[in-house]
Amino acid sequence: MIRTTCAYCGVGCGVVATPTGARTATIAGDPDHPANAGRLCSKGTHLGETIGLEGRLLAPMIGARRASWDRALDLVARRFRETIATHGPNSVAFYVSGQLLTEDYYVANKLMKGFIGSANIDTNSRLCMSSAVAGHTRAFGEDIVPATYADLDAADLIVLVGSNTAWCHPIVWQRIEAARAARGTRLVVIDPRRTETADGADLHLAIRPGSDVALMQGLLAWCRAAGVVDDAYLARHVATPEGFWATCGAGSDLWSTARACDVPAEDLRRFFDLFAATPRTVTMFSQGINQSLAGTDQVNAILNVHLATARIGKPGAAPFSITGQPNAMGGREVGGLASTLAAHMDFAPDNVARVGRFWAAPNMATAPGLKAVDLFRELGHGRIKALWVMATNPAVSMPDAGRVRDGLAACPFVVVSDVIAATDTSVHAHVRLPAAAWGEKDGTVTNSDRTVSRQRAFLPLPGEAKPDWWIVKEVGRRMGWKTAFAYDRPAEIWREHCRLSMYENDDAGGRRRLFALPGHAAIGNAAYDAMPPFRWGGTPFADGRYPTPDGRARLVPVTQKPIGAPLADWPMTLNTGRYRDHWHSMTRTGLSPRLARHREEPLVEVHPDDAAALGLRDGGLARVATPQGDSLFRIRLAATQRRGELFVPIHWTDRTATGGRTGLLPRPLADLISGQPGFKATPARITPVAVAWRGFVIVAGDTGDRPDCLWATRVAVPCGTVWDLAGDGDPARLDRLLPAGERLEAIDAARGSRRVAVLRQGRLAAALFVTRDGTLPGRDWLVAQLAEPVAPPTLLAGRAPGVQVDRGPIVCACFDVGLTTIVAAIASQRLTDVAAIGGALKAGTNCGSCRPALARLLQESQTHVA
Ligand SMILES: Nc1nc2c(c(=O)[nH]1)N[C@H]1C(S)=C(S)[C@@H](COP(=O)(O)OP(=O)(O)OC[C@H]3O[C@@H](n4cnc5c(=O)[nH]c(N)nc54)[C@H](O)[C@@H]3O)O[C@H]1N2
Ligand SMILES: Nc1nc2c(c(=O)[nH]1)N[C@H]1C(S)=C(S)[C@@H](COP(=O)(O)OP(=O)(O)OC[C@H]3O[C@@H](n4cnc5c(=O)[nH]c(N)nc54)[C@H](O)[C@@H]3O)O[C@H]1N2
Ligand code: SF4
Ligand SMILES: [Mo]
Repeated sequence: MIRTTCAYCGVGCGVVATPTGARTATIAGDPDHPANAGRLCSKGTHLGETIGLEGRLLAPMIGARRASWDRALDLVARRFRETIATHGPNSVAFYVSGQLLTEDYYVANKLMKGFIGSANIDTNSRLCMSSAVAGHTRAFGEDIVPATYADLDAADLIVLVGSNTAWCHPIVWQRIEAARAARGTRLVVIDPRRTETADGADLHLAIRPGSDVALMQGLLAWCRAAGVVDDAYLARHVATPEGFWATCGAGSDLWSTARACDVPAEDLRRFFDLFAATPRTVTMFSQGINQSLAGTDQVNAILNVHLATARIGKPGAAPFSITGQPNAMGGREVGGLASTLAAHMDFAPDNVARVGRFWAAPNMATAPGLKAVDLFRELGHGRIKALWVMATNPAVSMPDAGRVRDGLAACPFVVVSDVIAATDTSVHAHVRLPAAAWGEKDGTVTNSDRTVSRQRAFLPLPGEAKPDWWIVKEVGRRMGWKTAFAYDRPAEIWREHCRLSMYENDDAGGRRRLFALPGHAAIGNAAYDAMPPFRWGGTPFADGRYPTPDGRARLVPVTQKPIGAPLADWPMTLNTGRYRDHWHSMTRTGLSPRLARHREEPLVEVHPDDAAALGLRDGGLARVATPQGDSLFRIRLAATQRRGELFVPIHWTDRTATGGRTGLLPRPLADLISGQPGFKATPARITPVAVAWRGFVIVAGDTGDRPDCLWATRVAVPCGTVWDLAGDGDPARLDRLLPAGERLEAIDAARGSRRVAVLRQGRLAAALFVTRDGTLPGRDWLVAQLAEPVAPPTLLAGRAPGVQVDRGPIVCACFDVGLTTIVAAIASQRLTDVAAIGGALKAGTNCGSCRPALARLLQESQTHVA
């Protein structure tokens, strides 16, 4: 039994892993971990399904050839050295990730900024929370998240802004639900979409995208008029720039704000009144705020309200930037962004000198490096000549990803460290380095509320995989810096990181860095191994002191950017984000049959009235286009969308689909202060795409190659793979997808349907069902036949004799309960609450991630009955 931390989101739940075989383990929540007290969401619960070796990169590769570690590392070190010698240190770059451990991250940052002598190391956290970093720094003087999860327990009002918490931070969501049940905490959700997070809220404001500054300025003006601005606190603890209050003067009255945000004035008044009346308020925000061309101003608009009302540094009162990746916070602590240095220092000359002294660095970078969007632009222009990508998939996740791919393809030397052999990024790599995966690696992560936890290995390193810190330090040593990179274990790196956090960090000059890890610099190896979770920083700002030169926070004047009318050629606004059971580019969650089935295909959600006007049919295909590129999606009519707005997921890649390539669509534009791209609002258009036939193929095992047709999306199922298919032209060429074996075939020319099954030794090996206009059977029964020792005679009927109900999309991933089953049970057994559904079907009784969906189904069935 080994205690570790979940591989996925920034909630940072503790996990207890018990190995049960060579590559298997049972996974449970750690009851003693402060982040989750034993609970896990659907993704955490099913981590055990993702630790096999399917798709893993198990040896260093130079081009398509296997190489020894020595050869691969020597090549990387030599090419980097040569590139630097010829073109200077700024011709090389690292692009790293909030999915690295703190120790990995520390070494990569040290190598680039202290030894190579460039700050061209940026991270996918640039796409994730750099606006929060910039906003915190402007307001507080240091990037400090003042809140903790305990504040959620103590709050009387929780405001979620641009956060789909029920899907993206499910255990925090369960904590919010518990507070609502226990003490009647009110919940307001501000999101253009009616998400499952918004469904059960006391109030949902479906604001116009990008109008958050107007909303917060209106709120601040309202608070001022209501007398809840704390003038004494402002006088003592906050610097208010001249003219600040004018920025929320005219134009910030209730009516103007309601117009700017396009919400009913009476709803807005309810929110404002509730906020003004509730001192214990937490405002939690994530990508709806950060991923905007005005992200930093949006963050400061929120911080302004909390500073002005003195709702900070007190229990249950704080602004709360919740982080996405498991170690987004650790990355901030080691300075993994191109714009920060290390240990919460910046590039001010005294900081550069200090870190340089500490590292005994021969080549300290003296200025910030390229931020992700600029970095990949420079790559495209040929000015970055050697790039090392670690633990991220920029060919999928960067905006304008088509251009990013071109840049990767043209770059003279690309190194990719990943756990997976083929990703959309690594197909462009000259050298691929096999990294240790979750469950195999050791180190620390910091979650959203500053809690540092250990990730521990409970599986052996497979093949030749090595931890990321080891790979980086080996390259550092081979580049000539032997003593600076003489680490033998993560504990040594941790100690150095803790020493740096304390280095010359005292009240000299009245200014101290709040990020500090006292008491850890001398931690022994055994104590490091046994280290329980701990939070650094206590309750920041409880004493009203801020880490600025004068000890005061700053109100930052912000104004709402004009939101232009839709463009004639691009009349829609494209919003992008996440699904409940998938993680980013699906390299892990895509392996789990249970997680795969919540949302099987990349959908474009569109309001029914827009769909009617544009000729879009539910379940049909559509092309979503922007000036950057286009991709196909399956249409889902959704009254939860505002008119004029589309929503698509970020999870599908070249490995998993022909469509759903969301990264191709957003503009390569970023917030001018933080450099964070505006992923949530891209001018777009949508057009229906006709298909001549649709169908699916089921294959035992992994099919490897993607079928070559207009629409193909991969779904992991037990014992095999399903591809959903649609296309034009002759479906007969799909036969290539079928393995050799005994063939059964049924052709119905009238309905344009073709059904083929392939048997091997009496077992089902594959099935292909295609129809031009008729119906297709559900797939559940056919998929189940993959596991049967003898294929039944009714294979080509697609079902057992008698009635067969398909479960539909899986709502409860833990007990595999489908939508169709739930809707039928609600009607036939007159179920009226989520607990009753649990009693009847078990759905929602384990991890709880589907409870918001069950509530929505109940609500829909009631409206249906009414
Ligand atoms: N299931 C799952 N969970 C995850 C992840 C995952 O891939 N899958 N990824 C993790 C990571 S790295 C991150 S960063 C987090 C992200 O977590 P979230 O930020 O909760 O997720 P998103 O879906 O990106 O976007 C949040 C919401 O912002 C809304 N929004 C869009 N535009 C606006 C606007 O102008 N104003 C406001 N107020 N809202 C707007 C969107 O409609 C969306 O519902 O999730 C983490 N957790
Ligand atoms: N349109 C749009 N784009 C977005 C967003 C959006 O909302 N909309 N959100 C953005 C955000 S917030 C984020 S965080 C990014 C996420 O985007 P990415 O970081 O590109 O997504 P992942 O799929 O998590 O990529 C992680 C990679 O690291 C590998 N990996 C996993 N563990 C390890 C390890 O221990 N070591 C190494 N070396 N490799 C490992 C995985 O196999 C995978 O290939 O996407 C961003 N892009
Ligand atoms: S909320 Fe879910 S995905 Fe996030 S850390 Fe906890 S178990 Fe993992
Ligand atoms: Mo993120």
